Amino acid sequence: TNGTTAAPSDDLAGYDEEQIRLMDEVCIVLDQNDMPIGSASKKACHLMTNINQGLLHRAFSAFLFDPQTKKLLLQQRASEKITFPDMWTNTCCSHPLAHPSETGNGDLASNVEGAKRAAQRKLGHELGIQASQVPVSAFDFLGRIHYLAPSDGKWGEHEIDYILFIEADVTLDINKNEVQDTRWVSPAELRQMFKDVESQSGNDKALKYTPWFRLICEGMLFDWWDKLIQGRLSEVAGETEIRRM
Ligand code: DMA
Ligand code: MN
Repeated sequence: TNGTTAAPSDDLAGYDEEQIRLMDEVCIVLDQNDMPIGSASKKACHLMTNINQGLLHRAFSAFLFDPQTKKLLLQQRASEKITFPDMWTNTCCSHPLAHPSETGNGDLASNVEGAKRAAQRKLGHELGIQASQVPVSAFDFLGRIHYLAPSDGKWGEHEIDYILFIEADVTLDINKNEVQDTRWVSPAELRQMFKDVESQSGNDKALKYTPWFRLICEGMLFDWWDKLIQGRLSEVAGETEIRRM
């Protein structure tokens, strides 16, 4: 029998060094209405033991589209990721940090500005996209979802997630510690990818998708994408109500 009590640091034993280091980032802790009530490490925010006690933090999900083809850039998360490794997902996700430039001052417009700055920062970190190719002013804020999703028992997500769209011509320089593959897809191709998964359930090799990407796809993505293709995104952008999913 094991008579010792695990020290908190044991939670990260065996993971990739760089991903362990990133667990020291400081996330914005929220109440149910997206009001900041404090801050906590990325590690603390993603432990299911804390999530099960209600710990909630702010995140963003960026969806980047090619301006000519209107295809969406997907990424497959690296095997090194501590949460949701190897899964396919939207272009880039992460967390606005508990820092004045990314937290905002409590009103939605300034929170959104902070989320856009965080998105620009992480498009650079994960995909090597230059900030000048994704100016903060080029992002559209669609709305927010509140969701909870376990990853593997120990780790999970519980977030209010700001959904951002951007059309941009980009040059990729992939950070392999974050991303193992990318793919540009049309709406029909993405629908087919999901159909393929359903028909292959039970097959270990079937593509796996992150829970938040699935929720956004099942909810609003295809309607919003259609509006983007029609040049009418402003008709659906800027939702103020938080969608509980
Ligand atoms: C966290 O994404 C944000 C969402 C919306 C799930 P992530 O796990 O990719 O964050 P990071 O890139 O900071 O590890
Ligand atoms: Mn998170």
